[in-house]
Amino acid sequence: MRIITTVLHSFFLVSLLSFSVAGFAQTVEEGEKLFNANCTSCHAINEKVVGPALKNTHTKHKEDWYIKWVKNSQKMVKSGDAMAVQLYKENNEALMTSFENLSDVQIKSIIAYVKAESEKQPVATASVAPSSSTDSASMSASGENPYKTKTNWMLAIVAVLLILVIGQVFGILSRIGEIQGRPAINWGSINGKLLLAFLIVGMGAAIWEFFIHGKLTVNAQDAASIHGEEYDSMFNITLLITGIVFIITQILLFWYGYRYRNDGKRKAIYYPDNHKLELIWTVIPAIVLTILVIRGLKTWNHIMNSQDEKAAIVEVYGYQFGWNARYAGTDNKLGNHDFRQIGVVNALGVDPKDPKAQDDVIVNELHFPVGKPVSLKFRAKDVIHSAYLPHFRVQMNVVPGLPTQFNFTPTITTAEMRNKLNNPKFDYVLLCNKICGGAHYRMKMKVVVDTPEEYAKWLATQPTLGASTAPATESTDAQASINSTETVKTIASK
Ligand code: HEC
Ligand SMILES: [Cu+2]
Repeated sequence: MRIITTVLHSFFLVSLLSFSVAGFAQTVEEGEKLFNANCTSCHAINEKVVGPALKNTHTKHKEDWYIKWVKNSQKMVKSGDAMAVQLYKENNEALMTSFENLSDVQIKSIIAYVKAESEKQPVATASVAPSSSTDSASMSASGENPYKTKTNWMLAIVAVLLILVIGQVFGILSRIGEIQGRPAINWGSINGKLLLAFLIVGMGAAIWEFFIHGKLTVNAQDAASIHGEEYDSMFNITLLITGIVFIITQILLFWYGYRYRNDGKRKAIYYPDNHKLELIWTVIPAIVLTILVIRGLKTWNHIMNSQDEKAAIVEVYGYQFGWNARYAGTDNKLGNHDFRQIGVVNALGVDPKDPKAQDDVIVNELHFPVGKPVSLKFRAKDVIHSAYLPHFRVQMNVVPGLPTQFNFTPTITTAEMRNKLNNPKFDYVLLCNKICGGAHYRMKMKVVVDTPEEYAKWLATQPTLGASTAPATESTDAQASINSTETVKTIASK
């Protein structure tokens, strides 16, 4: 009885708490959602995670500054904003993700949420106080719900008791069996029936997953690259053969377990070996596997050795937690890099004096021209990442100090794919496929496949490194020169 009252009591308190939270202005709620979706990977209100604790940052910074910072803190650091540079230095030059996609209003909601959370203690007491329960007062004072931890302990105790009770029941049953002179439960028979149930449920679930959820995967869509078609055909043939074998062997395995279950009378026959049978089940899989492996090796060699002299060279640079890309420019040669050069302005550590670097272009969005080969060169700043472009069937480890690459040719433009999928919001993506740290899942970059004309146009509007670094030393406002296409043109014409 006491247990039930305590459960009810904690339910009551939890719902009370949610009501008092619902009393806040709507922007706080919105802000909480946005904060949870975008910021919790690196921030908490009261403690340092990847970034600093955000408690009272709403009073520390002006609203405009806050908005600008969240939208693009790296830009602010580069432009030399004193506060931004100081924060960046204080946090070991860790980069915060840019949130250009958040609107001013959305960021204001986040600020409202940070404010509400920072002022939480007094607010919580005030809104819960009318219930005038001593429990709720102590609860908000400690900042934690003691009933929640109590409930967890209770659940653990109930689980232990349940296990003890089940053990007791079986103990009694086996005693009864001993007294009666035959087992009270025929475990052999129960296991046999369970095997059949497992076959039906498991096979049904596997088939359901394959046909229903399988459709949702990127692999169910046509590959958007030349080698991707070859890869898909290899994958599908392997899947078909292993799939058929899977279904036959699983049915045999579980059906026999059920059909010949122990009914208390049956005796196993002694059947030591059968050479003919063993020959069959060794030779056939050996032949099939050899065919699959040879096919796989051929496909692998074909994909990995496809070098094209004319391929556009693009460097993909992974860091915790994001990507940059560098285009080799008109000379199609990347400028040298050196990790010692990595700093506030030079995030990729490109050697600014290298002539090959002058026409390089650093971007936060990958563009490829359709039908033209590209050669991706991968580089990592900190830990091992894995560059994954699922629609193109491209994946390669990105390892600090170890250059890797992948050559491929995209075949479907973003616009064509949007039509094909009937999804006007579709975008190709570059993801990280290696669990590389707390905010690993945020490592995502937009990828656009353009027509060659669109691509040339886009590339021409991107400032080159020579344009963005050289004048920066003369002018005090580096950011202005980075954004100014005017400067790019004058440099380009020199
Ligand atoms: C990838 C990790 C990451 C994510 C995601 C992130 N931040 Fe940050 N944030 C940082 C780091 C690191 C710093 C410290 C400054 C620096 O090194 O750039 C920081 C600093 C800040 C600061 C300044 C703190 C101070 O002490 O003045 C604010 C404000 C801030 N972030 C807000 C946000 C908001 C709002 C979001 C979500 C929209 C967010 N951040 C998402 C990593 C992140
Ligand atoms: Cu990663």
